[in-house]
Amino acid sequence: MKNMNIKKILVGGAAGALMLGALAVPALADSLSINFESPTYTVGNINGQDGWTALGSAGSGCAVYDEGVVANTYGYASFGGQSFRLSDAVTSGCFGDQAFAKPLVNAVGEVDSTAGTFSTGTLQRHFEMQFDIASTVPGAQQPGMHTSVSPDRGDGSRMSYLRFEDGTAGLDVFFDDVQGTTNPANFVETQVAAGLDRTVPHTVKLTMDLLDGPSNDVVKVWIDGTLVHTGTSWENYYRYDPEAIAEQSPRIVKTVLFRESGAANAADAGKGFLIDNLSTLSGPILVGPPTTKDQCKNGGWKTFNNPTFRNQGQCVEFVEHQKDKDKHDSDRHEGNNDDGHHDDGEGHHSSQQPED
Ligand SMILES: [Ca+2]
Ligand SMILES: [Ca+2]
Repeated sequence: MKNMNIKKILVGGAAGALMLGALAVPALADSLSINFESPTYTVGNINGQDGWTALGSAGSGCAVYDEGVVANTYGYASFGGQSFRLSDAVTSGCFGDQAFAKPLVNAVGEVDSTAGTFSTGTLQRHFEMQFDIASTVPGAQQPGMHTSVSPDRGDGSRMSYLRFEDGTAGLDVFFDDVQGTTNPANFVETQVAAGLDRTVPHTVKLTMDLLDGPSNDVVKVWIDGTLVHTGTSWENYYRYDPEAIAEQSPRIVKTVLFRESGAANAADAGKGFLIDNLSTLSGPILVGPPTTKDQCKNGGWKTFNNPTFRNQGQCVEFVEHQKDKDKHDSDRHEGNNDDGHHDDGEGHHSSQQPED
């Protein structure tokens, strides 16, 4: 009888999550949650901790970057006792010696993706990364402070790109993708957030669907829960740009690269940005959620994995509940796709990868 009760509670919990529209993790998904807490992580260099590599800051790379696990003395409650900190006090043009998160076992890629020296596991088509970012100096701008964060296989083979800058009005976020099939590659930069409040952490999520064939990958960026941009990956850079001739193919993704390049700002030493509550996921491309009851009928409910349903009735119930919810949220708009603020040309239609 005890087991029966437990089962009931679990079923109730799953149904509850479904009603709230929470994302169900699809079968076969591989995921990691990294909060930099003790005892898994200790304060100091992150190289070698829990599968991370950061050869430069460990002293065996191009430069000794200013990064590592720090005690949370910054007052961000959601960051717990420890976070990962990095600054642009030291930068370089190198890749493989910068900070790479603990990798997923099952990489994400398409039929043409190459793994280099890395293991692929069970190749998946959908990647997600999410993390919180905050300033170590919430009360003031750190002029010039910047870092880039990229889905990567582990050696600087970036398949997408976000850059965070400490701007005059708060944190600015930029996204770069490769559009078209030109040679050299057409890197296009889009500002996806401007002037984010420097006194609170911000949650950043990026998803990638890597579809077989060129010019079709789908990359989406969310800031604080709002979808701010939909673009594509860097697959066509690796497919068509002679700079990638040694390995002319898109790359698998299984980790996150935190990189400091471009102009160094010595004043940011010991400061910069904090990263926390990092999660990564690889799995099947998400199907759903259903938006009409008809999509649930004639076995349609079985085709969804975001979320999954046990039967048609549960699928229909979900659609009805979502409609009520959408009515409630109808004031909210889609987000800021404006790239008009960033007009200095840096990264726009560049033939090279972004410098910082
Ligand atoms: Ca933490
Ligand atoms: Ca593709």
